[in-house]
Amino acid sequence: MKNSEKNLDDSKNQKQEDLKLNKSDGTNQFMTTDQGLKINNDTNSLKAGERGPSLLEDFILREKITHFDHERIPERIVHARGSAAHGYFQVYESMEKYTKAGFLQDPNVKTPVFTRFSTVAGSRGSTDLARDIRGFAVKFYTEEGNYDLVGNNVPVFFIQDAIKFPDLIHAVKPEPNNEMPQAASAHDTFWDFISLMPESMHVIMWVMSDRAIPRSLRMMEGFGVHTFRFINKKNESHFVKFHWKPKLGTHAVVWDEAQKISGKNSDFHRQDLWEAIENGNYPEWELGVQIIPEADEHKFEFDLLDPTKLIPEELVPVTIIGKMVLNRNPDNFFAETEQVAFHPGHIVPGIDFTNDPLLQGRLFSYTDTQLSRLGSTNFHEIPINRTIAPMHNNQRDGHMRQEINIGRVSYHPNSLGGGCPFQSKIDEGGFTSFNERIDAHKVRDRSESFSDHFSQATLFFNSQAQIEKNHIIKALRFELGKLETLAIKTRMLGLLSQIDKTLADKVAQGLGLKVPDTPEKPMNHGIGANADKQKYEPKKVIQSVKSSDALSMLKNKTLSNTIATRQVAFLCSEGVHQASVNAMKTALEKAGASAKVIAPHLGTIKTGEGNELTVDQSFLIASSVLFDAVYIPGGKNSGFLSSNADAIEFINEAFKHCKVIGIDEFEILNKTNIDVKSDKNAEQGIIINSKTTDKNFTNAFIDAMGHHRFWNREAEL
Ligand code: HDD
Repeated sequence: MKNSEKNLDDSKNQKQEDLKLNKSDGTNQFMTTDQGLKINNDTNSLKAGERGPSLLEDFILREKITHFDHERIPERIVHARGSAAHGYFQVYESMEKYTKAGFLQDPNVKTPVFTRFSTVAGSRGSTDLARDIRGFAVKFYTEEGNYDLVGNNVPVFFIQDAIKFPDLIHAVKPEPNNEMPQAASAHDTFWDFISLMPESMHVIMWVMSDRAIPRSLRMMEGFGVHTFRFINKKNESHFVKFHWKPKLGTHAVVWDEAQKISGKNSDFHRQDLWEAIENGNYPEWELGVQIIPEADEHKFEFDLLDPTKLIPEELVPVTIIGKMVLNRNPDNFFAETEQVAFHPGHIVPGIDFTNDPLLQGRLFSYTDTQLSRLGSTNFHEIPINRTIAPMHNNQRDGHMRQEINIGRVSYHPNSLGGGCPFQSKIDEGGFTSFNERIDAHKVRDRSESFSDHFSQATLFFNSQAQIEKNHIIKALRFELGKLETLAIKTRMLGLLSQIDKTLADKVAQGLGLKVPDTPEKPMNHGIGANADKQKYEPKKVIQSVKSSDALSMLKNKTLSNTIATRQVAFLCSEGVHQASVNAMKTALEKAGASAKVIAPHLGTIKTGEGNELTVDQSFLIASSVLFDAVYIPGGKNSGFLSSNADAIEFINEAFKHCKVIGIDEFEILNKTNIDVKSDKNAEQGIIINSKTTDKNFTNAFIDAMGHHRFWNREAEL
């Protein structure tokens, strides 16, 4: 039995119960055709003679090949590559004051969830480590129907109006003439579009930050992005922004590492999520909300309806209201992860939309896309999408209909069916939209309150620690450095100079260019032909919050420094001191981390004490970029490894990526880029046993790992 199954009492999880109806297990069963006919020979097709042609009559061959030929469905137009898991959500205390949503009332109720993480731009088979936003979509199977919170790991979006979404995606996807590059934004069409869309400047800061290269799907925040509404029983509305805060903290890898991981293990995130759950290390997030009274709608320097803006936590704190635990891997990737259909329009009473024009467009797009992806309006009947709430209506028929509706009535009103199914009153749980007053002209236009495209980009940049700023600059140098068209680079430098002069200068320096003295005036392309151009010119509005620690991964003190589930490589060879291996392994495991023995070959190696030590991975398979820290135990080990080029490269790479390196005997370091004589080693996360003043070497190593990376090794820009 899998760990993820052992620890989960499925009988209490209504969705798992529901899915059981469709599960199939061939153990101890005969093989049959789709029609249930027992198959006697699945190895040879029917032929006219042993060496003769195959016969058209062979219905078994035809059925098998036909099914195979149609196994693939179109991949998602965006967010094609994803990984998902089952779990539950539990509210800490009733949210009755703000919302009547049933799943947010009772702390004793565990609502089943299915959560899918994804990259945006790449195809289904692309790498996990692309520099990209990550999708963070949660389907809550509530007793009042499915509620989908379809968010991302950054709180703002590229565009303000859904009508630009196809343009954005066409620009970022591989270029249409040669289908290059895969899962990457570093190409001309993306930056051409961005350089003409100043409203994207805020999210560009996020995407160029290390948030776009997470260490793990379990170590990233999630955001609902749009402002939504909570509606309580008295029909009062509050605006709400949703946040997911990971229990393990928010962490990233470095860009050089990300690119190498893509080569070494392009399933790095998928595997990490899968293994964590299999090992019983269930990932957890807390759900936070920022709640704004209806009366405060116009109180801010930005428009709550503008999806390129966040609400600084200094203005509206995030209140933690519950937790999500993912504790079960899917049984079948296609049936669950691929066929799950999310939709921001799947809501429950107590939650409602706002007029955010991006959200409004999304409300159309998600059902529409399932029709081509899943092929039918009956996609809600697919087990993973099926609600656990009772479902009855007069929708009928269509491709692949599963439900067998009985009776002669499929219309409302009716008398022949006794008027069933009934409509519900509000106090019976019937959904009604919030009765917002709308009194307006029909216009194809945008509010002037959406015109500030730079202030929050500046706020984000200003809020970063210096090292984070450097990483943004380097990311922009990389991305823009790959462009062929000079005019796009220059336009981008002009826009960056509106965010921060030093940022623009530093990026320009890396590109061997100069920031233009008079940048091309950024135009707001959202305006109609007859609009008052002055009114729509992008502007900077003075912000009351100048810097927000919550926006920085390094400054954010609420994010955890635990080393739980971190992976440490033990570089070993013949003669390794077993007592050191054991002591460090025990200490790491106590702290929730795990150790892997890496050696020149698989099988076992003989320790200094004469025992056999089992090897987990050979140097051929392992790579420093797949680990969080490195330990080189003592004994004859150090000597042997000193002449092993793979071991030296392993240590050098860990050093370059600012990871903690622990070592019993420092001789081997003389062969690496590490300066053994430096008195800065300890403060730079190089923990040398024979040199450490701390009596307890293992503790010193584990403490250092709590810092995750030692950025003080990185050169100034
Ligand atoms: Fe979207 C998928 C998140 C804007 C149209 N989107 C999709 C997924 C996520 C998001 C996480 C993957 C769901 C899954 O795992 O199956 N999308 C967002 C966020 C947005 C956003 C946070 C802005 C705040 N999306 C957006 C717009 C449109 C779409 C403006 C179209 C007008 N998104 C889609 C889609 C997808 C999708 C084409 C592709 C596959 C799917 O829906 O089921 O309909």
